[in-house]
Amino acid sequence: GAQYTPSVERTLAMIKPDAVKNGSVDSIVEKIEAAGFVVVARKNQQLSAAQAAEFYAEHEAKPFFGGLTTFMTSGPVVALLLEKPDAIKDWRALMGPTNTEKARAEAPESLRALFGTDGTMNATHGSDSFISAAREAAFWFSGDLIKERTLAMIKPIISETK
Ligand code: RTP
Ligand code: MG
Repeated sequence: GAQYTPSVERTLAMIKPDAVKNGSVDSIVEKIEAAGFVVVARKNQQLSAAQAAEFYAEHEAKPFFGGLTTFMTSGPVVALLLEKPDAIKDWRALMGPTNTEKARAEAPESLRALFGTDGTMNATHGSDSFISAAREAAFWFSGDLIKERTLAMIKPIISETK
């Protein structure tokens, strides 16, 4: 019969400033690896206002944009390039709902339930689509082989959906 062959995929994760400040980075990375993700690349950096605005450009017109960029520039973040079959969907599931209170109610084992603070400060970020994953991976890890390899893995999927 037909057999499902998982395709290895990459997604871009960030550990946000609230979780970095309260010392949760190692616990979060342990849970990421225990869930079967491989950390392909890792970078520790504080975003400038311009960088945060560029990263979250899709939210420019939203009422929470100012609070989001203030939060995301309030301290260093840890960017992670994660690899796993179905990485994009599975990383979103491991993070849980956007709002920490909702995550605690609906997905108590999720990372946002365990490490998040509130509706804005929610411990982690994850790409929400193939196109976002390609853009966000290039934002953090451009100029090296990782970018080329990530784009090469994502490109065929994008052309298929066009
Ligand atoms: P992310 O992009 O960070 O992975 O989060 P997400 O997809 O679950 O949620 P999204 O709608 O893309 O929102 C991006 C981030 O903006 C902050 N936010 N604050 N106070 C609010 O109402 C509000 N809504 C969103 C959160 O930090 C959210 O993760
Ligand atoms: Mg999002």
